[in-house]
Amino acid sequence: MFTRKLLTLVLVVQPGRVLLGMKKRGFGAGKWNGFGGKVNPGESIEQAARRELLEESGLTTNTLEKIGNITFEFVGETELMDVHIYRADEYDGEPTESEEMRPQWFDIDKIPYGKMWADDIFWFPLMLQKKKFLGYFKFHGHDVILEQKLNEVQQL
Ligand code: 6U4
Ligand code: NA
Ligand code: NA
Repeated sequence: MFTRKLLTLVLVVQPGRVLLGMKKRGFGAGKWNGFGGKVNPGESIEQAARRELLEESGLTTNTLEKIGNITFEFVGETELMDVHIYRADEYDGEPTESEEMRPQWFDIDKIPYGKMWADDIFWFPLMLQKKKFLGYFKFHGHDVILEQKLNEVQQL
């Protein structure tokens, strides 16, 4: 049977550009991604999103908007990843490299999809247009998508 693990992912967006971090270690190392991680016991999902954003990028935000929820399945694993995705349009602080992530701004027309998780190219355009979405992606290894569902929704 499947169990689920709660994770967060935050995209900091400014007019014309998005902040991504190069994951330096652990799950997804070598890929550019938003900032996030596991939800700790006793913590709300949004609290976890803020904590991981601060730990990994040095930034805080007042405007965290729920934008998507994607379930990831990895063939051979019984634990599904339930990733709650947020968009932040304002932030405080300066992007700062951490042990886990190296932040860098990317122009919206130069997002490095080739060096990101393979699902990102499908839902980033929705996220950038502030459209909300629900998704499911089944991976073989970390690079091949075997099945996918992605639907825009009015509310999460
Ligand atoms: P520890 O071990 O505590 O440092 P933690 O930082 O809590 O780990 P981590 O880095 O393993 O968690 O979290 C994984 C991050 O990768 C989360 O933000 C979710 C994100 N993620 C996982 N699969 C993804 C995928 N297919 N596409 C994507 N982000 C994904 O865009
Ligand atoms: Na993390
Ligand atoms: Na963590």
